[in-house]
Amino acid sequence: MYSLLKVVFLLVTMTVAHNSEDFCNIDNKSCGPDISNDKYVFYDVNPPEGFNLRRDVYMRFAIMLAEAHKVGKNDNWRLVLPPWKNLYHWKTKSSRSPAVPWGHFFNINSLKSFAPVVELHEVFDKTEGKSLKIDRVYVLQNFADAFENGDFTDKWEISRGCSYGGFWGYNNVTSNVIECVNFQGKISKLWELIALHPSDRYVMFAHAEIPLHDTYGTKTFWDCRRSMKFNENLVTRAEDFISKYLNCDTKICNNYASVHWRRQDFARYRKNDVPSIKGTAKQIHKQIKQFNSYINTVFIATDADMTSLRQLELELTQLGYLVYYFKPSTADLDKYKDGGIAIIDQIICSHAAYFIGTHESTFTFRIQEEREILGHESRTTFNRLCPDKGRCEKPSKWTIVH
Ligand SMILES: Nc1nc2c(ncn2[C@@H]2O[C@H](COP(=O)(O)OP(=O)(O)OP(=O)(O)O)[C@@H](O)[C@H]2O)c(=O)[nH]1
Ligand SMILES: *[C@@H]1O[C@H](CO)[C@@H](O)[C@H](O)[C@H]1NC(C)=O
Ligand SMILES: *[C@@H]1O[C@H](CO)[C@@H](O)[C@H](O)[C@H]1NC(C)=O
Ligand SMILES: [Mg+2]
Repeated sequence: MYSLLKVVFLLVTMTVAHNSEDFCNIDNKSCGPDISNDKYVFYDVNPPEGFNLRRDVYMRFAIMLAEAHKVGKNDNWRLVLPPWKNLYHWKTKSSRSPAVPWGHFFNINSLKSFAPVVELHEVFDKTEGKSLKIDRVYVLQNFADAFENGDFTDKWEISRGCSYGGFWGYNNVTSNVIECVNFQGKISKLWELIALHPSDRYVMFAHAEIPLHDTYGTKTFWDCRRSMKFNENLVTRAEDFISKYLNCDTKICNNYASVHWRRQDFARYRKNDVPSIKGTAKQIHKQIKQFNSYINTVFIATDADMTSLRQLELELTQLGYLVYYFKPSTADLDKYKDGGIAIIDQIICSHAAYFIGTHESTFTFRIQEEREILGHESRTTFNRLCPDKGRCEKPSKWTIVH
C-alpha cells in the first residue's frame, strides 16, 4: 500500500515537473510547488492532561485546518500530529518510550480524509540537516481574569513570563523564538497570531488545550469525530475478545452491558461524584434490571487496582452476573501499549447493549461518542454512576448530528 502510494505520488510529481520545463527530482526541495510551500502547525498540550482530552484538542486543530482549507484560505498549512510520549497515566515501561506516533492508535488515512495532517516523522523525513527548527513557538497562557467586566470575550495579547522546552522530548527539535500569549476563546483566532509573521513556515502552539472549539457538537464536529477511526489492529483485538467471551459478532450487541468504572484520582478526589465499590455493584444491578432483565453479562473497563476490581467482581457475581474485563497479556502490552489497551476497553464498551459511564470523565465521553457513531439508541448510552448519597445530576447528552 505504502509503496503504491509512493509510486502514484512520484508519477504525479513527475507530470508536474514535465509541465514546468525543468526536470524536477522528487528529493529536490526547491522544486515542486506543493512541497516547497508547505507550512506546518505544531502543537503540544499541558503535560498532565490525559489521552482523551488530547483527542479533543486534536479535533479543535483538525477542524481549524479543515475549515480553512474548505474556504481556500491558509490552505498550504498542515497540522503536525504531536507524538505520544510519557503520558501521566501510562505506567507500563513499554508504554513510556520512545514516542508513539498517531498511527499506532488511529487510522491515519481516515484522519487525512478529514484534515491535512502529517505525522511528525513524516516532517522529519523531509527535514534537511540534523535538527528541525521551528520558526516560532507561541506559549499560550490563560488571562488572569477570564471574565473581565463580567464578560467572557475572545481575546489575545502578547505577554511575557513564559517558557517552553518540551518538544515531545526530542532534543533535535528547537526554536529560537518563544513568544508568550495570553489567549482566551475560539481556536480559529490562532490564525490572527499566525498572520503576524507571514514568512513563518513552522509555527508551534504550546498549551494548546487553552483555545476552545469554534462550535461544539455541530455536523463538522461529528464529521471530524467520525474520521478518528481506531487503528485496525486494536479493533480486531477488541472484536476477537467480544466474539470469544461476550458471544457477539456485531457492533451493536444485545447481550451484555458495559461499565466504565473510573477510579484512581477520581476515587480519591471526587468523592461527591463516584460511588463506593458496593454502591457501584448495586447501581449496575439496578440499571441493568431496568433496561433488560435478561442481561446477566457485564464488561468492566477500569483503571482500578486489581484488589478493587476483584471486590467489584465478587459483589456482581453475588448478584448473579457473569463479569468480564480485558486483562492484557505481556505480549498485548508490548504490542498495543497502555494507550492501546485503554482503546480496546473503549471499543468493547462501545459495542455493548447498555453502557454506564463515570461522571465527567473524558474517557467516558469518548465511549459515548463512539456509541453515537455506531448508532446505539441514546438512552442506552448516556447513563452514569452516581455517588452513594446526595445529588446526582443527569449526564449531558451530546447526540450525533449527520
Ligand atoms: N485500560 C483502561 N485505562 C483506563 C480506563 N480508565 C482510565 N484509564 C487510563 O487513565 C486515563 C484517563 O485519563 P483521561 O484520558 O484524561 O480521561 P479522564 O481522566 O477520565 O478524564 P479527565 O481527567 O476529566 O480529562 C486513560 O487515558 C487511560 O490511560 C479504563 O477503563 N481502562
Ligand atoms: C532543484 O530544482 C531547481 C529548480 O528546478 C534547479 O534549479 C536545481 O538545479 C535542482 N537541484 C538539484 C540538486 O537537482
Ligand atoms: C530527531 O531524533 C529522532 C529520534 O532519535 C529521529 O527519529 C529523527 O529523525 C530526528 N530528526 C531529525 C530532523 O533529524
Ligand atoms: Mg484525565
